[in-house]
Amino acid sequence: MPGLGTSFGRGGATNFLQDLANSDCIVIEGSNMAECHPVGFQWVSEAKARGAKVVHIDPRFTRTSAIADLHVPLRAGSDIAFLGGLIKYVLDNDKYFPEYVVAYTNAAAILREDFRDTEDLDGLFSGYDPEHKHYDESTWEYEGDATPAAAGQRGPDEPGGKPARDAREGKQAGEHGPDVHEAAQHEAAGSGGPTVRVKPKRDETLQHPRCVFQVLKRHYARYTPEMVAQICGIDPQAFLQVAEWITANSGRDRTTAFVYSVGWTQHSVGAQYIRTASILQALLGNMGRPGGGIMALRGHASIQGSTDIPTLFNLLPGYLVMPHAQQHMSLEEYCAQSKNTAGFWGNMPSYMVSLLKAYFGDAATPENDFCFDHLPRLTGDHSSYQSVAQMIEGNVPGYFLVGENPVIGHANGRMQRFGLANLEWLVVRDLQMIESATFWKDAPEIETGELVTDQIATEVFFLPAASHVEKAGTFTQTQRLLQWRHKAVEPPGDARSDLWFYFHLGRLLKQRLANSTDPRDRPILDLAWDYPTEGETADPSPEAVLREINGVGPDGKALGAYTELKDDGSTSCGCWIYCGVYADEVNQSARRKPGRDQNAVAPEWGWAWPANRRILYNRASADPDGKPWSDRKKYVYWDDDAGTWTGDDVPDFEPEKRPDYRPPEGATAQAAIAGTDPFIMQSDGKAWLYAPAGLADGPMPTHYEPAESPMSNPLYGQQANPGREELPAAYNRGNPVASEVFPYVFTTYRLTEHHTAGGMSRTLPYLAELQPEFFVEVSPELAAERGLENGGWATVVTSRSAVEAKVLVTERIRPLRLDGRVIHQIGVPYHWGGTGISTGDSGNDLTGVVMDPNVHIQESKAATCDIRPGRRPRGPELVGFLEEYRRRAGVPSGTVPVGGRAPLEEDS
Ligand SMILES: Nc1nc2c(c(=O)[nH]1)N[C@H]1C(S)=C(S)[C@@H](COP(=O)(O)OP(=O)(O)OC[C@H]3O[C@@H](n4cnc5c(=O)[nH]c(N)nc54)[C@H](O)[C@@H]3O)O[C@H]1N2
Ligand SMILES: Nc1nc2c(c(=O)[nH]1)N[C@H]1C(S)=C(S)[C@@H](COP(=O)(O)OP(=O)(O)OC[C@H]3O[C@@H](n4cnc5c(=O)[nH]c(N)nc54)[C@H](O)[C@@H]3O)O[C@H]1N2
Ligand SMILES: [Mo]
Repeated sequence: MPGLGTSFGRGGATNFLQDLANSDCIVIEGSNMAECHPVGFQWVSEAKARGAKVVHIDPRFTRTSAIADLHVPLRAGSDIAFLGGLIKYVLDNDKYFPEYVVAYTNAAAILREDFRDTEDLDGLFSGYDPEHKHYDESTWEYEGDATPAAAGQRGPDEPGGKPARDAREGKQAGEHGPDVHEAAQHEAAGSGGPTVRVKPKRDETLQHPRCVFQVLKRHYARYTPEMVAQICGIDPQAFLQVAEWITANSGRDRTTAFVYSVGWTQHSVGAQYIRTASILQALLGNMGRPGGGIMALRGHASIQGSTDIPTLFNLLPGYLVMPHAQQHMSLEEYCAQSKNTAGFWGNMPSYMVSLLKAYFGDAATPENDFCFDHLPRLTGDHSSYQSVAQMIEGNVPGYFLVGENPVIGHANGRMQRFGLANLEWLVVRDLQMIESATFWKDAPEIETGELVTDQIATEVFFLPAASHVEKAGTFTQTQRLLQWRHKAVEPPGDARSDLWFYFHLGRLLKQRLANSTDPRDRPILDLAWDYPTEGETADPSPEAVLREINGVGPDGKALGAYTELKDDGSTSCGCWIYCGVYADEVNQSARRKPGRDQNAVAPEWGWAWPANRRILYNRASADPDGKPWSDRKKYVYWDDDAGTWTGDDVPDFEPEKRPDYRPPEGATAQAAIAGTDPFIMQSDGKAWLYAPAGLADGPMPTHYEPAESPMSNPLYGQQANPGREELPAAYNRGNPVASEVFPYVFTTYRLTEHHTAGGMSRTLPYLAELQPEFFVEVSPELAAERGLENGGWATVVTSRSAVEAKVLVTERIRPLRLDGRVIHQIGVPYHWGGTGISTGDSGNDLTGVVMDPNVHIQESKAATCDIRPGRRPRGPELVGFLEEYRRRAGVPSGTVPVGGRAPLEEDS
């Protein structure tokens, strides 16, 4: 989550769910929290019972809206305009928290003279390279003296960083997407913000025309309530109501919280949505304080865990960047990133060496760089959608799908199926025989003739997986909390845990290669792979794995904290941010002390990273002198008599660093962070209102239209995010802007009764019965305009495909009036597919792949379509029907050769 990472230094939710009860105002925007996070929502209800205002900002009226004090229906894809308007309101009306802003944010930092804003360049920042569609960030930096950290920039943007630049410019053969630069960089701020190489000049009066505060004012000057209304399609009074509530409920004595989830992330400017909320919350002084913060609601049970110990191609555990082919030839070069860096990221070599010791054990020695050369190197963007495009071209032989059903769950289902049909082999481990395992016989493209079963060469291995109740282990949930699950029942038949699978796969590989002298087999042979196993099925012990993740010291005992890690090979640790979860040889994640037996923070329930802190940056809950901002919002503060920080939570600060500590000249790592700097993972210790580094698409969020939009951008000539990633190909056509053929906006979402791609809910009679059919939500006005009948059939069409669904006519979706015209939105749940008890067309056959350049997430929350009454054409007729639509809309042909092997095309 680089939106949060670049703003505050860590990519996780900043507060904990129970703390929402302490909020005086809660803004839920980009999330249907009551339906998708119902357990956490009890704390919103609790806050409301205590008198808090609750606002829900969402294109649709949902069960969350029903409980809110105010629901603001806005146009999908317009949140930056809305939030930018709030920033302007706060700045214009002096509603920010002045002491907090001056001391704890980078408002006072002065920018370089050659920086140009989107207001100057009609929607572009300075440094844009139109040919490669990316930014050179150098003009975004602060004005000031270069720090020695210039030699150790955490990323490829070095002055004289020749290798990186070569890699960026020379795209790999067959690679049409973003280059190594973007691929390697922008997710890396999960724990530790990007490094700035300049110590900024500051103007604490905030008057200097080039200080961040003034730059921000100018940047949002045109985001007036009227402009917001025109872009978002909302009532200006509703906007002003939200502005009044959040400002009245922020300051010394009160706090406001923001809550979002995938309604914000699945956009071509997704990271910047989160940045906008970050700026607002920093200006209002709501970060690091009880009842404040930004609650990033994460999805699946362990989605937070799967970025901490990542399933992402460009990260290693604990947000260490994956080494880069040209840049990181040696461990020394890799570690140079952190040299002379301020903040805890300055200790990165200890985290990396300890990780290598966990991976390679005794084989990792100082002489061989701790086996650093065994790690794979990044050569380009190997993210999910790029990989599928490569599969279609026949460049990827094999694929593992472990707990993922991409032909339904990922954007552009037809593209996904073409990808799977062009592999040599595919392993699917799942609880159910999902569509991604059976595509070769029942894909919709078999009916259209685009795929032919006999010609699909993919060999599919389906392996039954044990479910979460059939195995033990931890989940890391939305508030960074690791909670241990005990096994409830044995898995049935041949079903095994994923841990079992990977352990035995590795064991067998090691066995097969035992006599190999081929250097390329060394990494596998050198792996430390000695987990104790249990029971008849020889299941590896999940406690042993957790203990390895926690790390051990030279005495072989479990470490207590990441501050104990060393870069000399004497410690090992599988994920430095998780260090402490096995402190004192106790599985801390299994703690279950009831809330009533401890303080309100309940630190003895489970274990949260980092260091069991529940509110991040909590030093900011005290003023610069270390005193609580107010009695009502007292949390962590300096106890001068004891000479330590104290409070209900673990201080997110060095416990004995005095508020009046000032770093001596030349200090590095945490010693360079002053006693007044709460954002200890940032290289300047501040919350970033302006991000001088770390984001691919700009230092400040700017309203761009979604890639598919019914209108042109009212603010700038630049229509959509100039840095967005596209995959131009016949199977991934986009609808033109303001197209009369595709006049409606649609958004995709979840239903309480189903789960994601449906493998776990369409297969269950109880759930399938509650929501038995694929449907779409339309307003009565749109139903009248298009002749749609409640309960009847409709066909929804995009340049990718057409799907049929039952029509639900409802006032929950309102037509939006903006700039003298009416825009209709359509709601499309994405849970259906061809197998299971309840079947139907898949919403993701409609969505295309256009991505945010920071995180490669698809824009599945805002796109355009047509809708018409009746069922869709079947078989080959569907292909002709779509081709005719594309022809009318002026879109190039979308037909593909039988088998789906269409190449990527050069960017137009
Ligand atoms: N019952 C149930 N619970 C779930 C899941 C499930 O499938 N079923 N899935 C889990 C997972 S994996 C996740 S990631 C979470 C997701 O949790 P949510 O993000 O809450 O889920 P969604 O329904 O996808 O989308 C949230 C809301 O965003 C709105 N929205 C769409 N576009 C925009 C926009 O541009 N701006 C704004 N402000 N709002 C917009 C939609 O109308 C929708 O109400 O839920 C988790 N919980
Ligand atoms: N249009 C649109 N598309 C979306 C979204 C959206 O809002 N709109 N949301 C996106 C989001 S946030 C998400 S998270 C994805 C989800 O998309 P997917 O991850 O593709 O979908 P799921 O159905 O959650 O797939 C999980 C599979 O894992 C299996 N499973 C469960 N437990 C285990 C286990 O322990 N081991 C193994 N091996 N398998 C297991 C389940 O049976 C299920 O089939 O969809 C994304 N796609
Ligand atoms: Mo998700």
